[in-house]
Amino acid sequence: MADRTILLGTDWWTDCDDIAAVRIACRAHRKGLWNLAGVVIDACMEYSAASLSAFMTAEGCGNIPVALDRAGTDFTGNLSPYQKHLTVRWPHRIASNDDAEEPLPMLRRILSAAEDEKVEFIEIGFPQVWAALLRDPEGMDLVQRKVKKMWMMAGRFDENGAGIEHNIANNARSREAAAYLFAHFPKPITFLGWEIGHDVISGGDPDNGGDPLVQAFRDHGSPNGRSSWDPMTILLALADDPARAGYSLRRGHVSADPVTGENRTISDPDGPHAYVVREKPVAWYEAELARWLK
Ligand SMILES: [Ca+2]
Repeated sequence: MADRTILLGTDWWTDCDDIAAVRIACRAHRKGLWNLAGVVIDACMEYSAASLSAFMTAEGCGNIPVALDRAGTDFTGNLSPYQKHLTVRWPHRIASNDDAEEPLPMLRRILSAAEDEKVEFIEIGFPQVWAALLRDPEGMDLVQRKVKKMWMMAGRFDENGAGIEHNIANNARSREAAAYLFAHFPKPITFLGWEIGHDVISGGDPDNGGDPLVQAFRDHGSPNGRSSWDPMTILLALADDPARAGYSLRRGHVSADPVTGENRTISDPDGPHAYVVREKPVAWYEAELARWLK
């Protein structure tokens, strides 16, 4: 059994780079590099749970628990048909959103069963479920004991560690949750910001129409690939060594403004937070991603 236990949060929703991220997370699980113990969907549309189940089944990970924040219907974005098409073409254990678990009971159960300091959170969507876990006394106790660190695709850091980015700033709930999470999460957080992934393009083999990832990217209107924020966050977490993943770190204290959603960073070499800075050319990251996605 792998020594690392991963809980992944995703806004499995309008964008398609979450699909590339889930593929890498599942393939790393199947290689025994980590134990993907559960996935939380933090933005809810009609086919969210069923389409994630269909994709994870196609990746050989259909039995991994999936939870859904049923209240996560209030984010803004452009609808894409990829979710419904996944459920039409691929079998899925979870038939509908009603069959997905509630996030907090699932997280408490998996954390309770885990060894101390072995669990890592990865978030590639909105942060409200993690903030709710910290506001829950049992949840906070479990995070203190069981969790080692968190990896997040969130924020923008190219203006001296400050900026405004979708996963934090989308609406009042994401802004308030990010502010609470950054202020109260009791373990280190490593951020991958908007500026890291926007010009790094990844996807499947565009000629492989039988691949559910390729179909979903086509449905999204990205047949030749998409910005790589989410799959780069998975590869950063998987390497567990920023230098090996092609980055240097800037340490400090990251905060989010609960009203505007702006993130800011106060530099501190001993701070609990860090954001990554690219140290390789774009083509280097694209080659790493292609190795996992094709
Ligand atoms: Ca995402």
